[in-house]
Order: sequence, then C-alpha cells, then structure tokens
Amino acid sequence: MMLQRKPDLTHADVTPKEIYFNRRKFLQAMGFAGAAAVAGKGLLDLASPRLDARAAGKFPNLAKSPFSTTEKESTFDEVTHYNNFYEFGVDKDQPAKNAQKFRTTPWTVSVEGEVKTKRKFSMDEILKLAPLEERIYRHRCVEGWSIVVPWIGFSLSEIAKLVEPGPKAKYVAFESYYDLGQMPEGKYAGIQLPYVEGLRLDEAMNPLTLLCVGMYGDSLPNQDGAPVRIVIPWKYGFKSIKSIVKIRFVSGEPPCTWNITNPREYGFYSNVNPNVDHPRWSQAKERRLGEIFKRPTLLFNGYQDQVASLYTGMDLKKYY
Ligand SMILES: Nc1nc2c(c(=O)[nH]1)N[C@H]1C(S)=C(S)[C@@H](COP(=O)(O)O)O[C@H]1N2
Ligand SMILES: [Mo]
Repeated sequence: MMLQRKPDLTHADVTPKEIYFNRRKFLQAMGFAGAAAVAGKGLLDLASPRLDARAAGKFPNLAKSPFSTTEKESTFDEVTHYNNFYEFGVDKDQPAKNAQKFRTTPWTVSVEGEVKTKRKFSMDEILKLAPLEERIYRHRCVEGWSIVVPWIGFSLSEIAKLVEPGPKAKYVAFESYYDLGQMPEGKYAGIQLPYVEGLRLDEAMNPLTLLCVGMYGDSLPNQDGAPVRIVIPWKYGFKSIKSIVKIRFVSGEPPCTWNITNPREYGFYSNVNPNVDHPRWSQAKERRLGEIFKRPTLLFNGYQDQVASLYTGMDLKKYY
C-alpha cells in the first residue's frame, strides 16, 4: 500500500499476503507435478503451460528484442493476480476481479499538444502502426516487489514520428481512462483520478519506453492496463501508466498522480535506485514474486547502459 493516509500500513503489510499467495502457487505447482508424473510427461513442459499457449495467442511469432532480459519470466498467473490498479481497488487481488467487465472496445488514444499533427488513433490503428515486438522487461514496484514480464508493443517514439513534436515539446503527459460507472472502486482509491503520469521528452523517446498492447503472446488483460499502456522499465512501476486515452506533448513538467499525492515520497523521476531509500523503507532490495529471498535492486533496474546518459550531471538524490 503506497498511501501515507494510513501511516501504520506500510509495505510490510503486503508481505503476509505475498507469502500466502506464493504458498498457493506452490501447492498448485505440486498439483501440476503430480499430474505430469501420472501422464508421464516432462515436468518442464507443464511447469509453464502459458508458454505453450503463447503460440495460440493473438500475437504469435513476434519479433524478439535485444532489450529483452534472459531472466526467468514471472508466471502469467502472478502477473495477472497481483496488481496495482487503484481504479479497480487498492488491494492486489482486486483488479483481477473488478476489471473483468471493463469495456475496452471501442478505444481511442488522442495524441495532442505541441505537435505538428494532432491525431486520434483507434486501437486497430495503433496495432498496425509499427511492427510489434516482444520485450521481456524487469518491473520493479516502489513497494519492493518485482516481476519479469514478456510485454508486447513498440517504442513510444514511433508515435512521435507520426505527430512530429515541435520545439516547445519538452515533456510528455499521459492520462488513463477514468469512469466511475465502470470503476466504482475509484471513489475509494485515495488518489486523484484520472491517473496521470509524465516523462521528460528524451526519456519518452528512449527506445526502451514501450507503448504496450499485450503480454505473454496475447492482448493485455484488463487488470494489467488493457488495451494499451506505457511501460518504462528503469523507473518504479507507478510510472508505467495503464489504460491510456491521452498522450500530450507539453512544454512544462506535467503533474503525476503519486507525485502530487505525496511529493516527498514519490518524485517526478522515480528512477529505480537502490541508493535512495523511500522515506518509509529501504529500496536496496526487492522480492521477485514467487521467490523467498530478497535480491539486490539494481541502479535503473539494470538498464543503466541504455539510460544512464539521460541523467549525466544530475544529483539523483535530489531528482528522485
Ligand atoms: N492507471 C493506473 N496505472 C497504474 C497504476 C494504477 O493504479 N492506475 N498502478 C501502477 C503501479 S504502482 C504499478 S506497480 C504498475 C503495475 O502493473 P501490473 O499490475 O501490470 O504489474 O502499474 C502502474 N500503473
Ligand atoms: Mo507500483
């Protein structure tokens, strides 16, 4: 829970649920193993049934990306049942339940602001705008847990090529869909909605910044930000805004939901940094979902080769 509104409820409160979740996964895995032994099939095939299902998904035969990690992927079940999506409830298991009926068709993303050609893109147009790639990225939540996800999409810079940002464009602002009728839990989110986020223009145009339309070979599940979201793998997860309807090229630093909620705890940059602690907990380590022992958190979440140059000369303790 990220909110300061409940100061006695910190990340530590997340842990018991996480352990419970992992135990459930463990028992399920045992079930799989048992079935495999009976069927005489290799354990490896059954350990990740979703991988086999990938060929049958909406997006088979995706181009691979040199940006992909070779680390073990989190399971589809982990990534779709342990979510932060406050519009659908503040608990990790709520988005999977409450987002089931979320209507994502028709969907339009409006690209506007300091650009030569403002444009509205339908979802069909977005899907054909550039070749879709699979990008297997690490994702590190500010709360101290992490996952590895095979996202699908293309660099956000592909959109910029089409709308041509002008000289006044220095930042990019993003806005999520918000409708209390479909997201009644949003009333209790404790944050101002619609959810908004932003990046400096050079960050947004870095090839790692992904316009994401799917995961695990298929469309995005509603709870993970269907039908289209942003993924910025070197920043804390809350920067990776879900279910976007607007992209605005702007001249000044745009407001960001967690930053305006609590500027001392959540900065505009929010680059993953093990050396800059959150005021209420250390950021030196993280727990990969499904694992017991914590692992060290890496500077820029391990993407320093791609992004460190964006921050040359900046004091990362000041610009957190
Ligand atoms: N619109 C919106 N986007 C959001 C959030 C949210 O509550 N609302 N939560 C953020 C946080 S804190 C994280 S860690 C990631 C989680 O993405 P995932 O559930 O697909 O793993 O989404 C981010 N994007
Ligand atoms: Mo997060």
